[in-house]
Amino acid sequence: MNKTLFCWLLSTLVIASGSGIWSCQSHPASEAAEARNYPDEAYDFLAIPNNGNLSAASQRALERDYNQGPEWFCQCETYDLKGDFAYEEGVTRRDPSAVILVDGTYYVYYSRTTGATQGFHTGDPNAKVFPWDLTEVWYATSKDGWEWKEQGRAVSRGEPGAFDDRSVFTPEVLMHEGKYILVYQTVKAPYVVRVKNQVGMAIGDRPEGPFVKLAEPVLSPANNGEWEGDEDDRFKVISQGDFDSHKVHDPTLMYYRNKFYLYYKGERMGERMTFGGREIRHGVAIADQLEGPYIKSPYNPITNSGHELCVWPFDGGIATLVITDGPERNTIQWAPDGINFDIKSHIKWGPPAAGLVRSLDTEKNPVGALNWGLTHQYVSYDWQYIRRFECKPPKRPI
Ligand code: AAL
Repeated sequence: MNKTLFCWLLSTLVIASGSGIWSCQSHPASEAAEARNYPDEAYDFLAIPNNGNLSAASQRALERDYNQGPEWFCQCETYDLKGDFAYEEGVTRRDPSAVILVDGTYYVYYSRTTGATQGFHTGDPNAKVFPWDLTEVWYATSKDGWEWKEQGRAVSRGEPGAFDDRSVFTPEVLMHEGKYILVYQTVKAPYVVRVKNQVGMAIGDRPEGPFVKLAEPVLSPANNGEWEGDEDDRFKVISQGDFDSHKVHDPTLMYYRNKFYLYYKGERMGERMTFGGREIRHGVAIADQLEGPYIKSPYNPITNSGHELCVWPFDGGIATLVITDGPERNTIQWAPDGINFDIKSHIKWGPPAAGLVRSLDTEKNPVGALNWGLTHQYVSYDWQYIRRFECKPPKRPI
């Protein structure tokens, strides 16, 4: 019997008998290490003396397997692109989808808009409230991944009154059985601070479209938070509700284990700041059929950090890049079942809104999927443009 269990049993007996003569206190760190019985190699790798004394940091290193190898670690750099993805004053192109390779041509989908952002509460219902307000989904092509040609609109905003009449943005693409499936964020006018954001889907037979929209959103926020008062303030709530009670964002569709896994970012009503920054988490909704219904996993949320979604298949499971917000930001995680993610590496920085190149070999090594892809960069709050990233194995310092 290990000491922790022994002490727990003993304290139960002591409480039950009403006497407290025997003390079972010891250093908690040493106790935890003892309970797990770590191999000598782990102590050696981590430079921790195996002498019964453990600092809190050494305890964490042992508990969290900080001796695991560097194969999940990588370093990412970004580069300017040529053609229509070179920075263009007055046009915002952002949130690139995955890149798909069809008959020797790369395709990418993204949010495109013009006009500066004026912000909320201007009194003008047509004023652009965010850089991603009044956007539509466009697509571009490239032969080499460096020089891109903008081709045109892939998904327009809906007719007035439709759930997507104000903005359609932040698309992702999945190629499946000869279909090209776009999922994207939607907002219905008026675009106020408290507006709920949903996810729409459009399906085409060719990468150029036409894309036919589903009549209803495929995913909506949880309906269980309660705003406080009528002021358009997202921080004033009576109750917050689930992790995704305000917005479902960054939809990313994967075909996995014969089902459709729709990964997404949840934003919560009354969002708080935590010790890792903004309260942002990811979830997944799963469907048997492409068109849905998408049922949110009972295990949601499936991360406690992150921002834009970036997921890829690896070794029978799903890997994900977790960046920007939360205590586990700047980590790469992997779930053997697509749901239960563990940290596999801590990286210095990861590209925002990363669009992965789906034709890359993701099985060769854990981070092969990040070899290159597209990201976006802010020039200012008004203007963003699409760039290339490359993540490579670490270089040793001199
Ligand atoms: C992002 C994404 C979503 C947000 C905004 C546009 O990069 O998380 O798409 O709504 O910012």
